[in-house]
Amino acid sequence: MTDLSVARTAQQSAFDVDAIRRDFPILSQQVNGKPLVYLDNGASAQKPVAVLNAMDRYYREMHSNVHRGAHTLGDRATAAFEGARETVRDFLNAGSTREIIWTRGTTEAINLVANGLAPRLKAGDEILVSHMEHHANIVPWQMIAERTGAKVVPIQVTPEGELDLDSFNSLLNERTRILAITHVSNVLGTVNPVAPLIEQAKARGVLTLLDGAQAVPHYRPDVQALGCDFYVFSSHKLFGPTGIGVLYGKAQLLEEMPPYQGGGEMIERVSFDRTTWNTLPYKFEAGTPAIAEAVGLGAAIEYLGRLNRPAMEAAEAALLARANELVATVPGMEVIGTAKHKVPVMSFKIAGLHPSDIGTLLDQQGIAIRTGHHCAMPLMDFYGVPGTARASFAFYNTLDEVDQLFTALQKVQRLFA
Ligand code: 7TS
Repeated sequence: MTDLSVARTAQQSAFDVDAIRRDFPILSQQVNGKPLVYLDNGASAQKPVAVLNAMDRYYREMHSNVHRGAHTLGDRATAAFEGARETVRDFLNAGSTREIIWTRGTTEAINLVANGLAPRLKAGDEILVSHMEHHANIVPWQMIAERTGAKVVPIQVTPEGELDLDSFNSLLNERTRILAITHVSNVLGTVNPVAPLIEQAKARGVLTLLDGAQAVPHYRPDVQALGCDFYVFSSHKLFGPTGIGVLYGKAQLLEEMPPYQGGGEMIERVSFDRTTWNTLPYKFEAGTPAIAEAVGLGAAIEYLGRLNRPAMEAAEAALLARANELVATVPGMEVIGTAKHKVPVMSFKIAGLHPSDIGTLLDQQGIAIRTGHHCAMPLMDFYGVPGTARASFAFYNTLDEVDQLFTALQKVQRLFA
Protein backbone atom coordinates (compact mmCIF):
# COMPACT_ATOMS: atom_id res chain seq x y z
CA MET A 1 0.00 0.00 0.00
CA THR A 2 1.17 3.54 -0.65
CA ASP A 3 1.30 6.00 2.25
CA LEU A 4 -1.74 7.67 0.83
CA SER A 5 -3.87 4.54 0.74
CA VAL A 6 -2.73 3.65 4.25
CA ALA A 7 -3.88 7.07 5.40
CA ARG A 8 -7.15 6.72 3.53
CA THR A 9 -7.88 3.30 5.03
CA ALA A 10 -6.99 4.55 8.51
CA GLN A 11 -9.35 7.47 8.08
CA GLN A 12 -12.18 5.25 6.88
CA SER A 13 -11.87 2.48 9.45
CA ALA A 14 -11.31 4.34 12.71
CA PHE A 15 -13.31 7.36 11.78
CA ASP A 16 -16.29 6.99 9.45
CA VAL A 17 -16.07 10.39 7.84
CA ASP A 18 -18.95 9.69 5.43
CA ALA A 19 -21.27 8.96 8.36
CA ILE A 20 -20.01 12.06 10.16
CA ARG A 21 -20.66 14.24 7.12
CA ARG A 22 -24.30 13.14 7.17
CA ASP A 23 -24.52 14.85 10.58
CA PHE A 24 -23.74 18.19 8.87
CA PRO A 25 -26.54 18.87 6.37
CA ILE A 26 -24.96 22.06 5.01
CA LEU A 27 -22.01 20.11 3.61
CA SER A 28 -24.05 18.12 1.08
CA GLN A 29 -24.97 20.96 -1.23
CA GLN A 30 -23.78 22.36 -4.52
CA VAL A 31 -22.18 25.79 -4.64
CA ASN A 32 -21.66 27.41 -8.05
CA GLY A 33 -22.70 24.14 -9.65
CA LYS A 34 -20.05 22.11 -7.79
CA PRO A 35 -20.22 20.01 -4.62
CA LEU A 36 -19.28 22.28 -1.73
CA VAL A 37 -15.78 21.79 -0.34
CA TYR A 38 -15.80 23.77 2.89
CA LEU A 39 -12.28 24.64 3.98
CA ASP A 40 -12.97 27.83 5.95
CA ASN A 41 -13.45 26.21 9.32
CA GLY A 42 -10.98 28.56 11.01
CA ALA A 43 -13.36 31.44 10.31
CA SER A 44 -16.43 29.49 11.41
CA ALA A 45 -17.27 25.80 11.50
CA GLN A 46 -20.52 24.11 10.41
CA LYS A 47 -23.14 22.75 12.81
CA PRO A 48 -24.28 19.15 13.26
CA VAL A 49 -27.98 18.23 13.32
CA ALA A 50 -27.59 17.58 17.05
CA VAL A 51 -26.99 21.33 17.58
CA LEU A 52 -29.80 22.41 15.24
CA ASN A 53 -32.22 20.02 16.95
CA ALA A 54 -31.22 21.07 20.47
CA MET A 55 -31.87 24.72 19.66
CA ASP A 56 -35.10 23.95 17.84
CA ARG A 57 -36.33 21.81 20.74
CA TYR A 58 -35.35 24.50 23.21
CA TYR A 59 -37.51 27.08 21.41
CA ARG A 60 -40.40 24.66 20.80
CA GLU A 61 -40.57 23.21 24.30
CA MET A 62 -38.86 25.26 26.94
CA HIS A 63 -38.12 28.86 26.06
CA SER A 64 -38.60 31.45 28.74
CA ASN A 65 -36.25 33.79 30.57
CA VAL A 66 -33.81 32.15 32.99
CA HIS A 67 -33.17 32.55 36.73
CA ARG A 68 -36.62 33.99 37.50
CA GLY A 69 -38.07 30.92 39.21
CA ALA A 70 -41.54 32.11 38.25
CA HIS A 71 -42.97 29.09 36.41
CA THR A 72 -42.30 25.70 34.83
CA LEU A 73 -41.02 26.92 31.46
CA GLY A 74 -38.62 29.25 33.22
CA ASP A 75 -37.36 26.32 35.29
CA ARG A 76 -36.87 24.20 32.16
CA ALA A 77 -34.99 26.98 30.40
CA THR A 78 -32.82 27.56 33.47
CA ALA A 79 -32.04 23.84 33.76
CA ALA A 80 -31.05 23.63 30.07
CA PHE A 81 -28.97 26.81 30.29
CA GLU A 82 -27.14 25.82 33.47
CA GLY A 83 -26.77 22.26 32.16
CA ALA A 84 -24.85 23.69 29.21
CA ARG A 85 -22.58 25.57 31.60
CA GLU A 86 -21.80 22.28 33.34
CA THR A 87 -21.05 20.69 29.93
CA VAL A 88 -18.55 23.48 29.23
CA ARG A 89 -17.01 23.10 32.70
CA ASP A 90 -16.52 19.40 32.06
CA PHE A 91 -15.10 20.05 28.55
CA LEU A 92 -12.44 22.38 29.99
CA ASN A 93 -11.99 20.39 33.20
CA ALA A 94 -12.58 23.55 35.21
CA GLY A 95 -13.04 23.12 38.94
CA SER A 96 -16.43 24.81 39.18
CA THR A 97 -19.23 26.28 37.06
CA ARG A 98 -18.60 29.52 38.98
CA GLU A 99 -15.54 29.80 36.75
CA ILE A 100 -17.48 29.54 33.46
CA ILE A 101 -18.74 32.90 32.21
CA TRP A 102 -20.86 33.20 29.06
CA THR A 103 -19.71 35.91 26.68
CA ARG A 104 -20.57 36.76 23.08
CA GLY A 105 -17.37 35.08 21.95
CA THR A 106 -13.60 35.11 22.24
CA THR A 107 -13.42 38.83 21.46
CA GLU A 108 -15.80 39.83 24.23
CA ALA A 109 -14.13 37.44 26.67
CA ILE A 110 -10.73 39.07 26.13
CA ASN A 111 -12.23 42.56 26.43
CA LEU A 112 -13.85 41.48 29.70
CA VAL A 113 -10.55 40.22 31.13
CA ALA A 114 -8.59 43.25 29.91
CA ASN A 115 -11.07 45.60 31.56
CA GLY A 116 -11.18 43.49 34.69
CA LEU A 117 -7.39 43.52 35.06
CA ALA A 118 -6.98 47.22 34.24
CA PRO A 119 -7.16 48.30 37.90
CA ARG A 120 -4.04 46.19 38.55
CA LEU A 121 -2.00 47.98 35.89
CA LYS A 122 0.10 51.10 36.21
CA ALA A 123 2.44 53.07 33.98
CA GLY A 124 5.46 51.03 32.92
CA ASP A 125 3.80 47.64 33.39
CA GLU A 126 4.05 45.25 30.46
CA ILE A 127 1.50 43.00 28.81
CA LEU A 128 3.20 40.25 26.85
CA VAL A 129 1.38 39.04 23.73
CA SER A 130 2.90 37.46 20.63
CA HIS A 131 3.46 38.57 17.06
CA MET A 132 1.06 35.86 15.86
CA GLU A 133 -2.03 37.06 17.77
CA HIS A 134 -5.44 37.67 16.26
CA HIS A 135 -6.42 41.35 16.63
CA ALA A 136 -8.84 40.21 19.37
CA ASN A 137 -5.83 39.45 21.56
CA ILE A 138 -3.98 42.67 20.72
CA VAL A 139 -6.41 45.55 20.51
CA PRO A 140 -8.22 45.12 23.87
CA TRP A 141 -4.81 45.14 25.58
CA GLN A 142 -3.74 48.23 23.63
CA MET A 143 -6.92 49.99 24.75
CA ILE A 144 -6.21 49.10 28.39
CA ALA A 145 -2.56 50.08 27.96
CA GLU A 146 -3.67 53.48 26.68
CA ARG A 147 -5.81 53.95 29.78
CA THR A 148 -3.24 52.79 32.33
CA GLY A 149 0.14 53.69 30.84
CA ALA A 150 1.08 50.04 30.51
CA LYS A 151 2.78 48.75 27.37
CA VAL A 152 1.90 45.88 25.01
CA VAL A 153 5.03 43.94 24.06
CA PRO A 154 5.05 41.26 21.33
CA ILE A 155 7.04 38.03 21.61
CA GLN A 156 8.79 37.41 18.30
CA VAL A 157 7.93 34.60 15.92
CA THR A 158 10.45 32.50 13.98
CA PRO A 159 10.31 32.35 10.16
CA GLU A 160 8.78 28.86 10.49
CA GLY A 161 5.94 30.36 12.51
CA GLU A 162 6.85 29.17 15.97
CA LEU A 163 7.07 31.33 19.07
CA ASP A 164 10.66 32.46 19.51
CA LEU A 165 11.41 31.14 22.99
CA ASP A 166 14.59 33.23 23.31
CA SER A 167 12.46 36.29 22.67
CA PHE A 168 9.97 35.12 25.31
CA ASN A 169 12.76 34.53 27.84
CA SER A 170 14.29 37.93 27.26
CA LEU A 171 10.95 39.78 27.39
CA LEU A 172 9.53 38.13 30.52
CA ASN A 173 10.81 40.42 33.24
CA GLU A 174 9.90 42.19 36.48
CA ARG A 175 7.64 44.65 34.61
CA THR A 176 5.53 41.88 33.03
CA ARG A 177 2.05 41.68 34.57
CA ILE A 178 0.08 39.70 32.00
CA LEU A 179 0.93 37.03 29.43
CA ALA A 180 -1.85 36.76 26.83
CA ILE A 181 -1.10 34.37 23.98
CA THR A 182 -2.90 32.22 21.51
CA HIS A 183 -2.99 28.48 22.12
CA VAL A 184 -3.15 27.86 18.35
CA SER A 185 -2.48 30.42 15.60
CA ASN A 186 -5.38 31.07 13.24
CA VAL A 187 -3.03 31.90 10.35
CA LEU A 188 -0.14 29.49 10.86
CA GLY A 189 -1.87 26.59 12.59
CA THR A 190 1.01 26.52 15.09
CA VAL A 191 0.22 24.84 18.41
CA ASN A 192 2.17 26.86 20.94
CA PRO A 193 4.00 25.18 23.84
CA VAL A 194 1.81 27.06 26.28
CA ALA A 195 2.20 24.92 29.41
CA PRO A 196 5.92 25.65 30.05
CA LEU A 197 5.39 29.34 29.21
CA ILE A 198 2.57 29.55 31.74
CA GLU A 199 4.73 27.85 34.31
CA GLN A 200 7.51 30.40 33.83
CA ALA A 201 5.04 33.28 33.92
CA LYS A 202 3.39 31.98 37.08
CA ALA A 203 6.75 31.63 38.81
CA ARG A 204 7.03 35.41 38.40
CA GLY A 205 3.47 36.14 39.51
CA VAL A 206 2.39 37.04 35.96
CA LEU A 207 -1.28 36.47 35.10
CA THR A 208 -1.92 34.30 32.05
CA LEU A 209 -4.64 34.20 29.40
CA LEU A 210 -4.87 31.67 26.59
CA ASP A 211 -6.85 32.43 23.45
CA GLY A 212 -8.27 29.01 22.68
CA ALA A 213 -10.44 30.05 19.69
CA GLN A 214 -8.47 27.89 17.23
CA ALA A 215 -7.44 25.20 19.70
CA VAL A 216 -10.79 23.86 20.91
CA PRO A 217 -11.98 22.66 17.47
CA HIS A 218 -9.01 20.26 17.49
CA TYR A 219 -8.14 19.56 21.12
CA ARG A 220 -9.83 19.31 24.43
CA PRO A 221 -7.93 21.67 26.74
CA ASP A 222 -7.53 20.91 30.44
CA VAL A 223 -7.40 24.30 32.12
CA GLN A 224 -6.23 22.86 35.42
CA ALA A 225 -3.35 20.97 33.79
CA LEU A 226 -2.45 24.03 31.70
CA GLY A 227 -2.51 26.15 34.84
CA CYS A 228 -3.66 29.31 33.00
CA ASP A 229 -5.66 31.96 34.84
CA PHE A 230 -8.01 32.57 31.89
CA TYR A 231 -9.00 30.52 28.84
CA VAL A 232 -11.35 31.87 26.18
CA PHE A 233 -13.07 30.50 23.08
CA SER A 234 -16.00 31.02 20.69
CA SER A 235 -18.83 28.56 20.20
CA HIS A 236 -19.13 29.09 16.45
CA LYS A 237 -15.67 27.68 15.71
CA LEU A 238 -16.48 24.68 17.94
CA PHE A 239 -19.43 23.55 15.76
CA GLY A 240 -21.89 25.46 17.97
CA PRO A 241 -24.00 28.55 17.22
CA THR A 242 -22.75 32.11 16.75
CA GLY A 243 -23.32 34.78 19.40
CA ILE A 244 -21.91 32.92 22.38
CA GLY A 245 -18.50 32.10 23.78
CA VAL A 246 -16.81 31.23 27.01
CA LEU A 247 -14.50 32.81 29.51
CA TYR A 248 -12.95 30.42 31.98
CA GLY A 249 -11.30 32.27 34.85
CA LYS A 250 -9.92 31.21 38.18
CA ALA A 251 -12.59 31.94 40.78
CA GLN A 252 -10.35 34.01 43.02
CA LEU A 253 -9.34 36.33 40.18
CA LEU A 254 -12.91 36.67 38.93
CA GLU A 255 -13.97 37.53 42.48
CA GLU A 256 -11.38 40.29 42.59
CA MET A 257 -12.25 41.73 39.17
CA PRO A 258 -14.88 44.47 38.85
CA PRO A 259 -17.96 43.66 36.74
CA TYR A 260 -17.68 44.32 33.01
CA GLN A 261 -21.20 45.53 32.30
CA GLY A 262 -23.96 46.67 34.61
CA GLY A 263 -27.64 45.78 34.52
CA GLY A 264 -30.00 43.00 35.51
CA GLU A 265 -28.72 39.56 36.58
CA MET A 266 -25.31 40.83 37.67
CA ILE A 267 -26.50 42.46 40.89
CA GLU A 268 -27.33 41.23 44.36
CA ARG A 269 -29.09 44.39 45.52
CA VAL A 270 -29.58 47.77 43.90
CA SER A 271 -30.32 51.01 45.66
CA PHE A 272 -29.43 54.62 44.95
CA ASP A 273 -27.12 54.52 47.95
CA ARG A 274 -25.24 51.34 47.19
CA THR A 275 -25.41 48.48 44.69
CA THR A 276 -23.79 45.10 45.32
CA TRP A 277 -22.79 42.40 42.86
CA ASN A 278 -24.20 38.96 42.30
CA THR A 279 -22.05 35.89 42.96
CA LEU A 280 -20.00 34.18 40.24
CA PRO A 281 -20.59 33.54 37.42
CA TYR A 282 -23.58 35.93 37.25
CA LYS A 283 -21.58 38.99 38.27
CA PHE A 284 -20.24 39.02 34.68
CA GLU A 285 -23.51 38.22 32.91
CA ALA A 286 -25.54 41.42 32.77
CA GLY A 287 -28.85 41.20 30.94
CA THR A 288 -30.79 38.30 29.43
CA PRO A 289 -28.20 35.83 28.15
CA ALA A 290 -28.03 33.93 24.85
CA ILE A 291 -30.00 30.98 26.21
CA ALA A 292 -30.68 28.95 23.06
CA GLU A 293 -27.08 29.52 22.00
CA ALA A 294 -25.78 28.16 25.30
CA VAL A 295 -27.96 25.10 24.79
CA GLY A 296 -26.61 24.77 21.23
CA LEU A 297 -23.00 25.01 22.42
CA GLY A 298 -23.69 22.37 25.06
CA ALA A 299 -25.10 20.11 22.32
CA ALA A 300 -22.02 20.70 20.15
CA ILE A 301 -19.68 19.68 22.97
CA GLU A 302 -21.80 16.60 23.68
CA TYR A 303 -21.71 15.72 19.98
CA LEU A 304 -17.91 15.99 19.98
CA GLY A 305 -17.82 13.84 23.09
CA ARG A 306 -19.49 11.02 21.16
CA LEU A 307 -16.74 11.01 18.50
CA ASN A 308 -13.64 8.86 18.80
CA ARG A 309 -11.20 11.63 19.69
CA PRO A 310 -7.88 9.85 19.03
CA ALA A 311 -9.26 8.74 15.64
CA MET A 312 -10.47 12.28 14.95
CA GLU A 313 -7.03 13.72 15.73
CA ALA A 314 -5.39 11.08 13.52
CA ALA A 315 -7.80 11.88 10.69
CA GLU A 316 -7.01 15.60 10.99
CA ALA A 317 -3.27 14.87 10.98
CA ALA A 318 -3.78 12.81 7.82
CA LEU A 319 -5.51 15.78 6.15
CA LEU A 320 -2.58 18.07 6.93
CA ALA A 321 -0.01 15.45 5.88
CA ARG A 322 -1.81 14.99 2.56
CA ALA A 323 -1.94 18.74 1.98
CA ASN A 324 1.77 19.10 2.80
CA GLU A 325 2.55 16.30 0.36
CA LEU A 326 0.69 18.04 -2.46
CA VAL A 327 2.24 21.50 -2.09
CA ALA A 328 5.02 20.49 -4.51
CA THR A 329 2.41 19.83 -7.24
CA VAL A 330 1.54 23.54 -7.48
CA PRO A 331 4.41 25.54 -9.05
CA GLY A 332 5.23 28.68 -7.06
CA MET A 333 3.15 27.68 -4.02
CA GLU A 334 4.69 28.51 -0.67
CA VAL A 335 3.30 27.59 2.73
CA ILE A 336 3.45 30.22 5.46
CA GLY A 337 3.71 28.48 8.82
CA THR A 338 5.69 25.26 8.91
CA ALA A 339 5.85 24.70 12.66
CA LYS A 340 6.54 21.15 13.85
CA HIS A 341 3.31 21.02 15.83
CA LYS A 342 0.34 22.23 13.78
CA VAL A 343 -3.41 21.81 13.50
CA PRO A 344 -4.74 21.25 9.95
CA VAL A 345 -4.51 24.86 8.79
CA MET A 346 -2.54 25.85 5.70
CA SER A 347 -1.80 29.47 4.83
CA PHE A 348 -0.07 29.92 1.50
CA LYS A 349 0.80 32.17 -1.37
CA ILE A 350 1.28 31.37 -5.04
CA ALA A 351 3.84 33.38 -7.01
CA GLY A 352 2.17 35.84 -9.36
CA LEU A 353 -1.30 35.50 -7.84
CA HIS A 354 -3.09 37.78 -5.38
CA PRO A 355 -4.63 35.83 -2.47
CA SER A 356 -8.09 37.28 -3.12
CA ASP A 357 -7.96 36.07 -6.73
CA ILE A 358 -7.10 32.58 -5.51
CA GLY A 359 -10.15 32.71 -3.22
CA THR A 360 -12.49 33.87 -5.98
CA LEU A 361 -11.27 31.29 -8.47
CA LEU A 362 -11.60 28.48 -5.94
CA ASP A 363 -15.09 29.64 -5.02
CA GLN A 364 -16.10 29.26 -8.65
CA GLN A 365 -15.14 25.60 -8.24
CA GLY A 366 -17.20 25.21 -5.08
CA ILE A 367 -14.21 25.43 -2.74
CA ALA A 368 -14.49 27.83 0.22
CA ILE A 369 -11.27 29.15 1.75
CA ARG A 370 -10.44 32.48 3.39
CA THR A 371 -8.07 35.07 2.01
CA GLY A 372 -6.74 38.30 3.44
CA HIS A 373 -5.00 39.36 6.62
CA HIS A 374 -7.02 37.02 8.87
CA CYS A 375 -7.20 39.77 11.53
CA ALA A 376 -3.49 39.29 12.13
CA MET A 377 -1.94 42.33 10.44
CA PRO A 378 1.25 42.35 12.55
CA LEU A 379 1.91 38.77 11.40
CA MET A 380 1.30 39.73 7.76
CA ASP A 381 3.82 42.56 8.19
CA PHE A 382 6.31 40.09 9.67
CA TYR A 383 6.01 37.90 6.56
CA GLY A 384 5.93 40.94 4.28
CA VAL A 385 2.65 39.94 2.62
CA PRO A 386 -0.65 41.84 2.32
CA GLY A 387 -2.48 38.63 3.06
CA THR A 388 -2.50 34.90 2.48
CA ALA A 389 -4.88 32.27 1.20
CA ARG A 390 -5.84 29.88 3.99
CA ALA A 391 -7.39 26.45 3.90
CA SER A 392 -8.53 25.40 7.37
CA PHE A 393 -9.78 21.85 7.82
CA ALA A 394 -12.17 20.20 10.26
CA PHE A 395 -12.65 16.54 11.14
CA TYR A 396 -15.49 16.30 8.61
CA ASN A 397 -13.23 17.12 5.70
CA THR A 398 -11.99 14.26 3.56
CA LEU A 399 -8.73 13.36 1.86
CA ASP A 400 -10.63 13.65 -1.43
CA GLU A 401 -11.43 17.25 -0.59
CA VAL A 402 -7.72 17.93 0.01
CA ASP A 403 -7.05 16.44 -3.43
CA GLN A 404 -9.80 18.59 -4.95
CA LEU A 405 -8.27 21.71 -3.41
CA PHE A 406 -4.91 20.97 -4.97
CA THR A 407 -6.34 20.00 -8.36
CA ALA A 408 -8.16 23.36 -8.32
CA LEU A 409 -4.99 25.22 -7.27
CA GLN A 410 -3.03 23.56 -10.09
CA LYS A 411 -5.69 24.77 -12.52
CA VAL A 412 -5.67 28.31 -11.09
CA GLN A 413 -1.88 28.40 -11.25
CA ARG A 414 -1.80 27.15 -14.87
CA LEU A 415 -4.39 29.62 -16.08
CA PHE A 416 -3.48 32.78 -14.18
CA ALA A 417 -0.02 32.83 -12.63
N1 7TS B 1 -8.73 34.57 18.44
C1 7TS B 1 -8.38 33.75 17.44
C2 7TS B 1 -7.14 32.93 17.55
C3 7TS B 1 -9.20 33.67 16.32
O1 7TS B 1 -8.86 32.84 15.33
C4 7TS B 1 -10.38 34.44 16.24
C5 7TS B 1 -11.26 34.44 15.04
C6 7TS B 1 -10.70 35.26 17.34
C7 7TS B 1 -9.85 35.30 18.40
C8 7TS B 1 -11.96 36.05 17.39
O2 7TS B 1 -13.04 35.21 17.54
P1 7TS B 1 -14.54 35.80 17.56
O3 7TS B 1 -15.39 34.59 17.53
O4 7TS B 1 -14.67 36.59 18.81
O5 7TS B 1 -14.65 36.63 16.32
N2 7TS B 1 -10.59 34.07 13.85
C9 7TS B 1 -11.07 34.16 12.62
C10 7TS B 1 -10.37 33.69 11.51
O6 7TS B 1 -9.27 33.15 11.54
N3 7TS B 1 -11.10 33.93 10.41
O7 7TS B 1 -12.24 34.52 10.76
C11 7TS B 1 -12.23 34.68 12.13
